[in-house]
Amino acid sequence: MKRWMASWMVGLVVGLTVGLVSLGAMAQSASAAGEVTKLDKAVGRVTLKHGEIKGLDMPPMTMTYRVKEPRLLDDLKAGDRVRFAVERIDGQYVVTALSKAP
Ligand SMILES: [Cu+2]
Repeated sequence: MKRWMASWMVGLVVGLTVGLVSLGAMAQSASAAGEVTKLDKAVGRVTLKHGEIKGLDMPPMTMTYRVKEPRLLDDLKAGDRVRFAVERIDGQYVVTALSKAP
């Protein structure tokens, strides 16, 4: 590989990393407990009845979230109690982690 190309690629990787890290810092995230009321595995959405989420200034409510990866919904069914992590990305709430409460 030519030298200029190698340094160009290093620059690209560093730039992307810095970009992602600052994006992450901008996103608000929090975790909470809730109960699954509805699942839509095909489109990757889940409706959760959750308690107050202090990190997001959210009162208790039932709402539908987009999930980051549809496989998070694989083992779940309506009525399951769960712990979940949610992030606000570009003004949209996205569930980034979800697991059955013990
Ligand atoms: Cu909510």
